[in-house]
Parts: sequence; C-alpha cells; structure tokens
Amino acid sequence: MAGRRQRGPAFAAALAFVLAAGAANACERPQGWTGGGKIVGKTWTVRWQSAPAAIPVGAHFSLRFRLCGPPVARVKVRGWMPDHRHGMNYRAAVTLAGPTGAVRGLLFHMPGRWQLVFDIAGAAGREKLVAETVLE
Ligand SMILES: [Cu+2]
Repeated sequence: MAGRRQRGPAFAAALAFVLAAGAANACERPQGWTGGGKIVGKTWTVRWQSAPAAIPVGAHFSLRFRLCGPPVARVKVRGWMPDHRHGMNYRAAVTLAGPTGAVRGLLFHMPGRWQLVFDIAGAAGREKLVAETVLE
C-alpha cells in the first residue's frame, strides 16, 4: 500500500522527534487504570478516569486524575456545555495529593456535548485542559 510505504525514514524521524519532545509529558497511565482519557497541554498533561467509566446523564460521578509536569498548587474541575454556554448546577470538590487528585460531585445534568475542564495553577503558570464528550 502506498500509504504504508510512505511511513518510511521521514515518518520514523518525525515520530522520534515527537517522542523526544514529549518525554516530559509522556504521562503513563497509572497502574490499574483502564479507559479514561489523557489531555496534553503545554505545561501539564493530565490522565483522568471517571467512575462510572461511562459518564452518566443526570447522576453524580467522580473522577481521579494524575498530572504530569511541574508542581501544582491548585486544580479546579468543572463541566461546561459549549453549545448551550452553561456549566453544571453543582460545584465539584477536588482533593489534591501531590500530582494526583480526586474529584467528587460532578453531575452533567443533560444530554449533549460536554467539556470536562481542568483549571490548573502552579508556580509554572496556569493552564486549562479540556476533554470533550457527548452524552446521549
Ligand atoms: Cu445544556
């Protein structure tokens, strides 16, 4: 296949560059975690996993996450519906223990496109990491 043949030395070199550049942000999936997601930002990368694994509509769910990057001082997690320009009706509680954390009290109250937003702050600056999901 032509497509496969094109993945020659140039592709390998590009991949090696990406891997080297991203080494600090490789952010391995914590042991025992399945599913969930990974959001790569400029300063931080977050691995997250929800419980239950399939985010429900109209029921509380929780998250755990691990941040890779410089030390973190504060993390806020919220939901946002970009098409409707509203967030959740609840404020989630984040507990942070070093680079890992847990979020309780998330509730996406209607079907549609939701963003899961991590607002991260530390001495290195601030960053917003966003994952998107569509709930039916
Ligand atoms: Cu909405």
